[in-house]
Amino acid sequence: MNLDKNSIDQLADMLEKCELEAHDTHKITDDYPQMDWDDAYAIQEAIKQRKIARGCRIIGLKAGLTSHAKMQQMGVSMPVFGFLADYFSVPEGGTVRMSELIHPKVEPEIAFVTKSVLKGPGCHIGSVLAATDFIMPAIEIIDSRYRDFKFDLKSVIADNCSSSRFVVGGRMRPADNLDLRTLGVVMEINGEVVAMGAGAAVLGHPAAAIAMLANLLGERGEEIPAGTLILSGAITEAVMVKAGDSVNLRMQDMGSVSVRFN
Ligand code: 0L1
Ligand code: MG
Repeated sequence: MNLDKNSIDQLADMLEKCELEAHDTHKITDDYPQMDWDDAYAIQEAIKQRKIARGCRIIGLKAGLTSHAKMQQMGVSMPVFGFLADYFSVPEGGTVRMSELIHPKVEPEIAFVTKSVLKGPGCHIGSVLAATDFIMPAIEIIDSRYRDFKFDLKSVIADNCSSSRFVVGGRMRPADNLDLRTLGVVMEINGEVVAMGAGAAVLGHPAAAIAMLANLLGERGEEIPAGTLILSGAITEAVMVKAGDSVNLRMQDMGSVSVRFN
């Protein structure tokens, strides 16, 4: 690590204020070019601990930048991982207040819920499917705290991978009798199709993103507990939304999930 605890705490404080007060900033590596990967995850962890100290529950995890479409869109080359706090969860069919966010975008994702512990190293698609209780359709609402979504990988990790809200719904399905690679998704805004794709867009198989996450946590001696909700990453590019928009995601054999913005 290259940053001292004081700098990590200050950056966590600044980024979390941006999130909570809905204002943007420039990417933090502009001021701290020496930041390394451990520093980036340490800042994210400090943000998580601040939320826990205020009484928030951490209810899940997410993988981000898992599809070639997203990596290309953002000009980066590897996935990133973050956490989900309780207040990120929006009820199915619910409303997201634009005034609480900076410049939200929506992403179609497959959510996994685990039934047993997943611990790396050595996790693979098979171990993830064996540990999965069920999957369901999810819309992730991302909201980078960086101006115009301009960042590098370390800055985005520190910013909890742009996490802000998510909604899950539709039909829960066991993962073992579905081919997640060919599972089709269609996302509409105000009734118009804005994105479509299939599960294989996420690292060839969405469970591969969960395996990578378990292996990364394993390197730090951490595990994914049973009962964890995990967003496995966007199947398509993220799409910008505005007040008044209504977003609907249809997922093959799993019904649909929707959310509105006001
Ligand atoms: O969930 C995601 O793929 C977001 C990762 C962070 C990058 C971004 O804001 O698009
Ligand atoms: Mg995402």
